[in-house]
Amino acid sequence: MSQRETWDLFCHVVDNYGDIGVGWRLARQLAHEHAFHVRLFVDDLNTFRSISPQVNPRLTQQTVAGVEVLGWGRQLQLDPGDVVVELFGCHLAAPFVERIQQRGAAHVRWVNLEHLSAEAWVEDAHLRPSPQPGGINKLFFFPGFTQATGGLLREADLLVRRDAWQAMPAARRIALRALGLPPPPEHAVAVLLFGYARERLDDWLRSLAATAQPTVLWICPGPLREAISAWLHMDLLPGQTTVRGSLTLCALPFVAQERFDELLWAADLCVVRGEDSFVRAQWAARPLVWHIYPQRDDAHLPKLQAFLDRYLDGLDADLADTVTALWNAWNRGLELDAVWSDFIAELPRLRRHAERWAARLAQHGDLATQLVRALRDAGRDAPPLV
Ligand code: TRH
Repeated sequence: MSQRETWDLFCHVVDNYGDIGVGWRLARQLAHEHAFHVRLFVDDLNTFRSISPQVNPRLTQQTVAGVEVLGWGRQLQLDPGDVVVELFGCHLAAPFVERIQQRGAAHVRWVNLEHLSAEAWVEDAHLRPSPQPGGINKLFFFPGFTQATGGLLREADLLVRRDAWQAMPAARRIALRALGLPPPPEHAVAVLLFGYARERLDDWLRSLAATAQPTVLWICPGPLREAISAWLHMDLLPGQTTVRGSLTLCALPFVAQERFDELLWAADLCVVRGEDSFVRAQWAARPLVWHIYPQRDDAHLPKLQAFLDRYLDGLDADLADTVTALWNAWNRGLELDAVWSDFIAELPRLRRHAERWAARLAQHGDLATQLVRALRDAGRDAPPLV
């Protein structure tokens, strides 16, 4: 009788929700679509609970949606599974590493899943092994946007579900009502807002309120909402809506990760951030603004440009300029009014572009399947991949 493979995923939550967001998505996909026994070790179950309310932070061992969820310390008591995946270079406990080494390359495959980047060097680094003490290799696996990378997380039924949802006339109204929010005003541009703190929001909000074009902002919890509350001189609570001229401001609750896609699917424009929401907005096939995770010495700006180079490749120059101007202004904390209205004026063309981009990305294999294939191809005692 064949035994299910056990996959151990390790997630250290550095900050926010992206680390566990990616870990949880990958864990579920490996369990549901590849039928592995998945053990997800997490060092911050409270943050985990924000995106998956079924998680009980007091339990160091529990099964949620077919995935075994374990506290970080449980690695001290357990033997490694058939595959060990470190997310984003997190550090495993020394005794667990020793046990990986004792079991050896014939019994454990070891992977480091890296951050997403559109930079060219990623293709070269993808699937490179890193020799570890004890003669075992750790494989470097890089997500990415091209055939020569590990691809992007995408559940097998995601695009079918998206299309079915978007084809349902009442879907948006129902989703909003479930969150306690009214339907958007007629002809309003609906913007899903999930970004980091930035300067110069006040003039932008003032101009949205003053312009003829109605806008509704669906504002996720976080620093942007705090800044908007300060501008409003009121605490905007989840489910609450307030109007300033042409601008309707709605405060969203933090929703379970399974529901987050619907917010993106419902919007005309998605302002997203980090890694996971950025990828999901691309699968939503909606115009987007990427608020990239800010790094010291502006190390994030070349990464932003690397993505723009790919995303805008082949697009009409005027449209490419419009996107570049808004993304740069958003990320550099510059004035938004003019670049925002130029972008909004082009939403129909940008939507067609977003649909083409999502379709193009979908031609590549999804990340989970590519990871499974890379390990299968590598074999248990195969020589290092280069
Ligand atoms: O939260 P993020 O900023 O996360 C990260 C982290 O900062 C991380 O350390 C860094 O490495 C990475 O960015 C680049 O953004 P991200 O990646 O978009 O993750 C957000 C997750 O939260 C995503 O899985 C969607 C989920 N989410 C919900 O489930 N419900 C919600 O209501 C919202 C707003 C988000």
